[in-house]
Amino acid sequence: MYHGFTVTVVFPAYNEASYIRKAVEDFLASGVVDEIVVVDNNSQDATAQEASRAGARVVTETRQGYGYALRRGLREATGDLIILAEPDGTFVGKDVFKLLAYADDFEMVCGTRTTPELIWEGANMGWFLRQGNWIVAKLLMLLYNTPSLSDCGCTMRLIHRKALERFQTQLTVGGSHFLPEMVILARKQNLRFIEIPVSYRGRVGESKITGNLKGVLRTGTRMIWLILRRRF
Ligand SMILES: Nc1nc2c(ncn2[C@@H]2O[C@H](COP(=O)(O)OP(=O)(O)OP(=O)(O)O)[C@@H](O)[C@H]2O)c(=O)[nH]1
Ligand SMILES: [Mg+2]
Repeated sequence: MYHGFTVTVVFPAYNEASYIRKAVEDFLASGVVDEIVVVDNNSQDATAQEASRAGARVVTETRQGYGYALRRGLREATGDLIILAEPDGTFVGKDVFKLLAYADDFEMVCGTRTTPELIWEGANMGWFLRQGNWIVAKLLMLLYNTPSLSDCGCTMRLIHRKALERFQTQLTVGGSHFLPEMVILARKQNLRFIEIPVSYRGRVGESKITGNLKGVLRTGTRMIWLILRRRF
């Protein structure tokens, strides 16, 4: 509970057994999180068992994909404030306070991982990935006249449930390019939103999206295509 609002954290999870228990504990340790929803996306390892052992509510999403997992989590979350994050060690539980600090004044608070001072050693945010995230974010800014953005792919973000409900049914993306669609729809609804820096660390366990150049290029291309297609 934070300032009278209940808080839900959503973790999309595909084979994240190696860290998910720690992630759930880390976010619960903030003391303000009322509920953690882990969306198990057909994991073949012990992700679901580990997550529920740590105190999370586990739901199973059978449609495979990052976007499908997050959309399911957004539907399942019962909190007034919903925080999206990842259970792979890249995001830090105490950063919920950074998002919450802005939640009084903004309906959506997006994290950015491209602030050099907050990219920890070992994080998967080298020069190419950082510039790519930044450039696609600038494209979003330019074509949709959004507030300042410097990262198009940061899962960690907060949204007020009431604000989400204004566009939730219009979310369509099931794949790794889900996040820009959320920003575009939020902008079209004139949501008040802001982007703030969050810590970004090295992940535990195997990377599924941006761990190799092919994955980066595939996700980047899909994002750019979505941004252009929705605009013109
Ligand atoms: N790629 C992918 N990720 C999924 C899926 N379902 C759930 N996820 C989760 O979505 C999050 C993002 O995937 P990651 O592999 O961490 O990709 P990333 O964050 O771009 O890059 P790294 O953290 O550096 O590996 C993780 O928490 C995954 O477990 C899916 O079908 N595909
Ligand atoms: Mg990750």
